[in-house]
Amino acid sequence: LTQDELKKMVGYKAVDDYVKSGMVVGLGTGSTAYFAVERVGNLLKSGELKDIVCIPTSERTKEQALSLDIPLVTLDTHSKLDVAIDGADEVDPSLNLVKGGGGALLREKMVEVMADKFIVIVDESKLCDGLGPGFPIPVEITPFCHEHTMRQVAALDSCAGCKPVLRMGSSSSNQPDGDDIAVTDNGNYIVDLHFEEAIKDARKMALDIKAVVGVVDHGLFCDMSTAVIIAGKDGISVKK
Ligand code: DER
Repeated sequence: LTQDELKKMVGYKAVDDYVKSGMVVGLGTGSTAYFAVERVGNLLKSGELKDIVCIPTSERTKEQALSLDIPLVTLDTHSKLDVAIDGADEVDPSLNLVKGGGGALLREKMVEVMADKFIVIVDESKLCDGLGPGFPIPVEITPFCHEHTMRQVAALDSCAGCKPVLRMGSSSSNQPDGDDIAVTDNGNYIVDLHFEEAIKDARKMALDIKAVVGVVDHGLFCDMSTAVIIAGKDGISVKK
C-alpha cells in the first residue's frame, strides 16, 4: 500500500465511523485530512449524508470543500461542533500531538477544541515515543518584532536546547520555496522549534510557550484527541 492509499484509508474510515447526518463537522488540513474532506463531499453527493455543515481549518481546505459543494459555516455562527477530523505530524503514546506542519495550527486548534469529538488520522510513520525529535514544534507568532519573540520562546526553561528556525517560503513546511518569510492564513509568522531530545513535559511546555507575549499559539495539541486512527502496512488500528 502506498502512503497515499494509507492516508485515504484512514481519511475515509474517520468519516464513515464518526460523521452522521445533521452534524457540524470540522475539516482538517493536510494531505491526510484531504481524503476525509473528499469523503464528506462524496457522501453528500450520493445522499448517504444529509444536512451537514462544515467548518474548514484553512483557506486551502475551504477551497477544497467549496469545490466539492460542501456547505460551509464558521465558528462565528457555530461555536460547537459534533466532530472534527484532522491529521497530525506526531502522535505520542498519550495521544498528545504535534501539528502545524501545514501552517494551519491556529485555525485547527480553534476549531478542534470546540468539537465534542476530535478524531486524528495518521499513517503509522507519525507515531513516536516522545514529541519533539521527529518533528519540530511550530509556534505561530505576530510579525511585529518577531526576532524578539523568537528569542523569548527559545529562552524558556521548558524549551532548553531547542533550535528556533523561522519558517521561510510557503506556510506549509513541506513546500518550502522562495526566500521570504512564510505567512499563515492569519497573517502571522511561524517559528519551528527543533529538539534533539524528546520533550519531557509537553503540557508544561505548551503553557509556557502560550504565555510568551507575541506568541499567538503553538502546535502542541495536548489532551485533545478523542481517538487516533492509524493506517499501517498491517491494516488500520484505533487508539483511544
Ligand atoms: O498542519 C497540520 O497540522 C496538518 O494536519 C499536518 O500536521 C498533517 O499533515 P499531513 O496529513 O499532510 O501529514
